[in-house]
Formats: sequence, structure tokens, C-alpha cells
Amino acid sequence: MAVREGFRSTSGGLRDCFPLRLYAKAKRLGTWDPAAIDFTRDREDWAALGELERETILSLTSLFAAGEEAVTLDLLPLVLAIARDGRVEEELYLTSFLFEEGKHTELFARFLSEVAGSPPELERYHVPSYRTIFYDELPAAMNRLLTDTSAEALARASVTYNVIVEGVLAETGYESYHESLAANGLMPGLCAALVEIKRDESRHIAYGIYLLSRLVASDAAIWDVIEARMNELFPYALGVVTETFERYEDGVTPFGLEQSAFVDFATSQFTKRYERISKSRGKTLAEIDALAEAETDA
Ligand code: MN3
Ligand code: FE
Repeated sequence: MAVREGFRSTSGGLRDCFPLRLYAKAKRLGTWDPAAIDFTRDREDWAALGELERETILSLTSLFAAGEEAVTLDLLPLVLAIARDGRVEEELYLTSFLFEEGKHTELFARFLSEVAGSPPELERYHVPSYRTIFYDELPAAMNRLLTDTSAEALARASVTYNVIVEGVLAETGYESYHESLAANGLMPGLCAALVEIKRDESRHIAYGIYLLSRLVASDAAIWDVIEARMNELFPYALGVVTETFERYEDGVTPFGLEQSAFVDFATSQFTKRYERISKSRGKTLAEIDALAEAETDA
């Protein structure tokens, strides 16, 4: 590790850049409290749901609860890698990132105990593709950063965490909650929390896209690493959808959910991120910053 040569704060001040602007947004928008969400109506709705509907919400929530815990536990190696690189503006943003993942973990844990009644053995919903991503690939890619902070290792970690887990799987999961609950006027507490979580998550994804874009801007060869990693993991992301739908016998699904709609949704999220990152090839860092600002709704 290099010896410190100085501090940003005392040599010109913090640099105006996209991560610092994301940090400003996080301070305004990321301060909602999971403990303040009112689950009164949710408990009534839960009690009135049919068996199949309940199973569906439980399955989805089991994927989210474990997924949020995983991203909370696995983020620190990235924060450390960024800190060791002296990127203080990015680290300021990342302080909010970990706080928000912690709150998401809290929210789903609350829902499972206070609305769903702490059902046992929720890991039975963790289908094989889910296990590959959350039990193996995510912790491996993130923990590699403890000993290897090369651009290649950073790119593989960020694709796994920000693009596949957040940008494809979480986004597809919100869509599934929306079609099941909000579209049917059910569980207003969880739906209100999901609006906040989704907004937090859009900042996380925007940061990941920025990070990957600046890696490509510094070394065009990193695009090949990103592309290979995206293609390596995308089948597992789709597998989470298709293996989850396999549980429904004779194609009978609750809430009118259709597998093809979610496969299409996941594919469109993947394609959108792929095209967005590929645009950073041949761009300068200033152009990357402007592109991130212009294209994010975070
Ligand atoms: Mn989250
Ligand atoms: Fe996130």
C-alpha cells in the first residue's frame, strides 16, 4: 500500500464529480426509516391471502431478505478498495450505500417476522441459480478485492454486485412485487417501503455504472472483462426467474403472473446496462461524468 502523499480536503477541496452529487442525493432521499413503516394493513392482507399467493410473496421475500443481507455483508471489500485508492469523493457516497443496504436488510427482516409470522426454512426458496449467485459468486468476487484491487477484479466485482444482483435481479424482483401487490392494492406498508428501496437502489446501480465506465475509460481492455462477466452471470439471473416459476404446477400462477413477462423484463434490464457501459469506450473521464449525470434518474 502506498504511503499517503496528502489530503484532498487540504489541497483544493473535494472534487465536484458524479459520486459526490450522488452522495448529496443520498443524504436527502436515503434517510427514510424502515422501523417507521406501518404494517397494520399488511398483516390484514396477509391473513386474507390464499395459500398460493402467500407462497409467492414468501418466496420473493425470502430471495430479497437473503439478498439484502448478502449485499450488506459483501460490500465492504469494495469500500476498502476505493478508500485505499484515495478516492474520497467515491467513499463519501459509499458511506450511504452500506447504510442503505443495512436498512433494506432491516425492512425485509421486519416484514418476515411482523407480517409473515417468522416462517421456518425460508432457504428452501433459494433455487440453484440463486445459490450460485448469492452463496458463491457474489462473496467470491467481492472478497477477492481484499487481496487484488486490479481494474479487472474491480470490474468483475462491480458487474456481479451492481449490474447482475442490483441492476437485473433486484429490479426484476421489484417488478414482481409490483405486479403481485401494488397492482392489486395489497400490502401498502411493504409497497411504500419498496418505493424507497427502489430509489436507493437506483443510486447504487448508477454508482456501479459510473465505476465500470471510469474503469473502461482508463483502460479500454476492461470492456472485455465486463462483457465476459456479464455474459457468464446472466444465465443464472434468468435461472432465478425460471426456476422459481417451475414451482407452479400446470402453469397456474398467482396474481396472474407470467414467467415470460419477467424473463423479458430481466433481459431488457441486462441489455440496457450492457449498452450503457459499452458507450463509455473511448470516452474521457469528464465525458463519463457528464454521461452519468445526464442518464441517471437516481
Ligand atoms: Mn438493497
Ligand atoms: Fe443496493
